[in-house]
Amino acid sequence: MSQEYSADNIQVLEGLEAVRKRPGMYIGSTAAKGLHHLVYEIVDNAVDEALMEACDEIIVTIHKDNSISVRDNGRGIPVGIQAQTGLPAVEVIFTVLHAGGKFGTGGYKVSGGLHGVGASAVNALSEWLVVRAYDGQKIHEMRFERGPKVGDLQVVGETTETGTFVHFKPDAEIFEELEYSFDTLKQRLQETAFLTKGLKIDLIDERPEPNRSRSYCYAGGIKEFVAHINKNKSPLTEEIFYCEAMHENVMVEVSLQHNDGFLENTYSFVNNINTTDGGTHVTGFRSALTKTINDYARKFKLLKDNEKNLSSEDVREGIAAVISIKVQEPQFESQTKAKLNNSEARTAVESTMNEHLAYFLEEHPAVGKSIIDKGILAARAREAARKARELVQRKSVLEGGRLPGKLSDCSEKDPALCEIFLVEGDSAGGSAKNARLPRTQAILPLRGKIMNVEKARLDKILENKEIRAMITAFGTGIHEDFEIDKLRYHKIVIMTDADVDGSHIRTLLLTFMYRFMPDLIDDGYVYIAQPPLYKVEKGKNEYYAYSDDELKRVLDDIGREGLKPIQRYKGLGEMDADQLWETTMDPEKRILLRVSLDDAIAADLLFTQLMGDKVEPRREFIQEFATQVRNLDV
Ligand code: 28G
Repeated sequence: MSQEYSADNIQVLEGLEAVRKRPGMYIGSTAAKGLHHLVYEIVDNAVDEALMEACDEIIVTIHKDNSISVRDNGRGIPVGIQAQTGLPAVEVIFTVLHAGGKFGTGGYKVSGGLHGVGASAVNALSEWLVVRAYDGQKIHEMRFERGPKVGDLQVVGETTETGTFVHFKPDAEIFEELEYSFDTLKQRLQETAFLTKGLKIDLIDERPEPNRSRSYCYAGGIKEFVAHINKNKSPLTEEIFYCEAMHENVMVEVSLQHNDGFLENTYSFVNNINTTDGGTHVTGFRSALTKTINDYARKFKLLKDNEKNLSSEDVREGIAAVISIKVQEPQFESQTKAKLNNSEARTAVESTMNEHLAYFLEEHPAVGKSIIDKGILAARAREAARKARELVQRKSVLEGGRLPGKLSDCSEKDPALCEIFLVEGDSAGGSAKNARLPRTQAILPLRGKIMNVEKARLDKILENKEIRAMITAFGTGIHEDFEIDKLRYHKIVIMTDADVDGSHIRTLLLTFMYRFMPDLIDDGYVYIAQPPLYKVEKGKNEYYAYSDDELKRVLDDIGREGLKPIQRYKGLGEMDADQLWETTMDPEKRILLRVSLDDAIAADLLFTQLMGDKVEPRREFIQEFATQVRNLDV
């Protein structure tokens, strides 16, 4: 190797045993999340090849045994002997853990998942792993088991192709969960394809008969990403803004389009890592957006002289935007890489946007006008919402911060021990009230329909009684005023009927929380109760079944003779207090699903599809709903 070892590229070399001993430290978790993370680590290496413009196709296959293979058509992972180690480069890449340092010097390692530990960590956590390098002449192969190689690098065939193939089976000794989710991989790979213009990514699932597959390739890159985000919404105009520029070693891409909704959907990425808490690049984006739009409005007299400038919030109402930058040495505020700190990123995005957006607006005056008209309405609504919020606050001061009348509160004061059940309907609310543990369980019955927050601005939403009752009961405030520390219950349990109406109400509640109190979901405070679907009685014994499969199992277990008629519960209201307690509320026996929506983009699409104006997508959705709900994991 011609490269020198400088202070810059000092790498902490650790043995792979360290990874097996504490897998969580390296891949975050050994649950489903960590399992999927293995795929992203390998795919990221292939994406790096694509970013070097050395590769334009990646094929990911889920095999019948839940092993994963990834194939790229890049230059092929090097197999030559490394001077430093005397070992083939491919062996070093798969057996030496490069923790906490940069991976080599020269070109920068661009993509990287949350933990960015690379191929060696995947190898350490795999029961077996096979890597093949195609160098245009020969196929070289190397095999590993739980880290160490088994046998040496060998030639296993001839080829005219170049590229790399990696096949691995996650180790059952490490992972609690071994089954790959097609939907999870699909979403992430689609996102990766959006972020890498022109790269084709195929996903093949060989488990079902017939196999299923998806293929993603976007010539327009993040411009098509924005179109995708707005797919089920109504864009203000057809044109989508897109710009791309290199600014002092920072590669900047930004795309945006407004829709007629009220929510902001801005997604930001640094070196393909989703920065969910934003950072300097997002700050640069916001100031450029506000400045450019106000400048344009003044220049073309779309704002009157006596009117104030539009605020940053006003110009972001209903925006769908993607910011993707590549920097040499990203600095993140925290371990989780959620927030970018590099100051040069702000300047790069800001000046690139200032220039290109101003130009775009002059080219497309209709877009400029529609954004400004919308911004003016947003400013008015914001003023109205402020008044409404003040009114709600003043009221609660007048009422001495009184809790909603319908709430049966618990007596315990420590939020960590408290639960609140949001119960559909008064009759179920009554049973729940009789059934509960009054010390730790509070009941809030919700009457009638909850307002659909996708279709209204904050001022209207705050007029809704059911929503106001929830806000007061939770104690947190809402939106910008939200304070998680004031939460009065650490379990918010949605308890609705197991029918279409129940699932509609559940979705309305989740949409409300997701849009206005997202930390509740992020921090894992929201749960869904699981009432049983059936009761089977034989003699003095009672059995509850929570699904059709479980009913079958119960019947097979206990036999079908001497059964009383099987009771199918249509709603919570059909259960008496004792039954409701025993099956759904008793902390010792109940099943609760914790709501987790860690893919914000998928969640956003899901909620607009469900709650938006367009009827077609909603129909499609009804079929997908079941799986989505199962994705809300325990
Ligand atoms: C299929 C699954 C995952 C890969 C390559 C190609 C090269 C490479 C990979 O080099 C050593 C360190 C930094 C340059 C590079 C081939 C240059 C010339 C490569 C993959 C040398 C690693 N020829 N393709 N690694 N680098 N695909 N796919 O892992 O300085 S890894």
